[in-house]
Amino acid sequence: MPEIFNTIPWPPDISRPQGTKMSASCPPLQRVPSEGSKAERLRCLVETFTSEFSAKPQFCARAPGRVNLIGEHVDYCGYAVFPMAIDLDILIAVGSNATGKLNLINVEDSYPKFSCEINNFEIDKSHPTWYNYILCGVQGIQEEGGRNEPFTGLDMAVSGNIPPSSGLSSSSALVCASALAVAHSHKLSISKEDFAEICARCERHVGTQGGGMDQAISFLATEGTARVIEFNPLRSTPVNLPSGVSFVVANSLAPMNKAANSYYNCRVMECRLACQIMAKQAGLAWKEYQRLGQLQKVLGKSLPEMMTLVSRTFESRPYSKKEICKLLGTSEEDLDKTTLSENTRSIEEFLLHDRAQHVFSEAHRVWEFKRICDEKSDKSVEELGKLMKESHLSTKLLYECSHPKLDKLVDLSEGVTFGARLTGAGWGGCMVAMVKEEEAEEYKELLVKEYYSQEANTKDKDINSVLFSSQPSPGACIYEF
Ligand code: ADP
Ligand code: NG1
Repeated sequence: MPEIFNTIPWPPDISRPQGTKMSASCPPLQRVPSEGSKAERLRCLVETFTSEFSAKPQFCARAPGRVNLIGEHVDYCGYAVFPMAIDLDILIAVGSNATGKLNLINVEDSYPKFSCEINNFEIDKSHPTWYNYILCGVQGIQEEGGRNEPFTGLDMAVSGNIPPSSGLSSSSALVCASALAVAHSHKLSISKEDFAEICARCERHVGTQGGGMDQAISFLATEGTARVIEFNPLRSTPVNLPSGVSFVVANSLAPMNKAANSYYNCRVMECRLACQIMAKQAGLAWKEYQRLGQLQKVLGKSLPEMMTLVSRTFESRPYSKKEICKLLGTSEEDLDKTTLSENTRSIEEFLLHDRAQHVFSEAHRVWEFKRICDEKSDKSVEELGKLMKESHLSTKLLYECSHPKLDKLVDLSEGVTFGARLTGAGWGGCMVAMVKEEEAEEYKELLVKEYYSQEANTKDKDINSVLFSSQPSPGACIYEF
């Protein structure tokens, strides 16, 4: 067993408090803020909308990005995650039109204008450019929003400040804001939970097989608390973070677009294959098993027992597709159809042992993190930091989704923070570190000196947009004009 597991307390207890199913409330209607940077962005957005569409927008939909504090690459296996929403967001100003068209513009010129019939379009899975995420939101509400008539045409102007492809969920914020915009335009009353589930499903139209964390926190977030989010069924519990600490987000500036390659889906499939092989060996109807969490429940085993089962079932080496088919007693054509996603069918080898070990150990760390936050002992922050460090090692060594630049940021954080780890999908993107509140500025200065001053692509960037402290922010809302 890899060394990092020696630091996981044994036996971990998987019995844990049940999350609270939130009351079925809809995203709130809010007044436009009168001052501050959000007010300024909204003012520019309204101006852009008005000059493009020659009319004022009727309202603005807002959906935030998020930083995941712990629980990486476990949501699609059915395990709980621990994110908080951030202040960075997607804003969409919306007005209806009588042409039946969906007209999209963006305040940034790098995202070109787009127009299509609102009731007849196709989402491009092979090259999902920006407007495809908006189309996902529209399609999600068309399929599941509860309206049977065709949609009215809409004009939309988008403004976003979440760094794209950086693990802070810009894509999901775009999908969520779009779904909220379309639903509000058509007076559909949809609860936050339903929005979260609809958006998790509809974002998969761009091809990525995400688990639902990003859409859930974007709708369910509450100011001042992080949340433990559980799936199947969706549940969310607020958790108070320890006082006196800051969570600093540092962008490695190595971008990773999930939909543009198969890295992300490959991991989803590796977990699914590990799950199906273990299900088959337990005499279960393996095709019915998609998630490791689903299998754990049926086997009635604890997380450490699942880790033992993984070590008994698999070796820590790649398995060829042929070998996997032999273990499952099926053909490659059948595996392509029943298990693999479109962009993972040509992959020849899959790692099973290490991926599944990461998932079970990380799932455990999420509940440990919550327990420590709830207990509020003198040692809490050190213990939380230790879990963050273990999580990073596991994503780096077992899940192989880190990046040399992320590792450099994490290494620079060693000894000057309580703990640091990659956040989001990885392969680039952001790191999150937990640091003493009064030392946050000094820590950021250290990263500027030791990291950003040496990064060529930092030059044209505002440092506050790549390195910032974050507080738990509220979830999606409608701004009424
Ligand atoms: P993330 O981890 O941020 O969700 P993804 O690679 O999944 O990263 O999604 C990033 C994509 O989302 C971008 O390539 C772009 O198409 C879209 N996107 C993000 N922010 C914006 C924005 N402000 N305006 C338009 N599209 C955006
Ligand atoms: P990012 O790429 O950070 O937005 C992705 C997935 C999440 C989750 C994390 C890894 C989507 C939309 N998001 O997040 O569901 O699996 O990776 O923990 O696919």
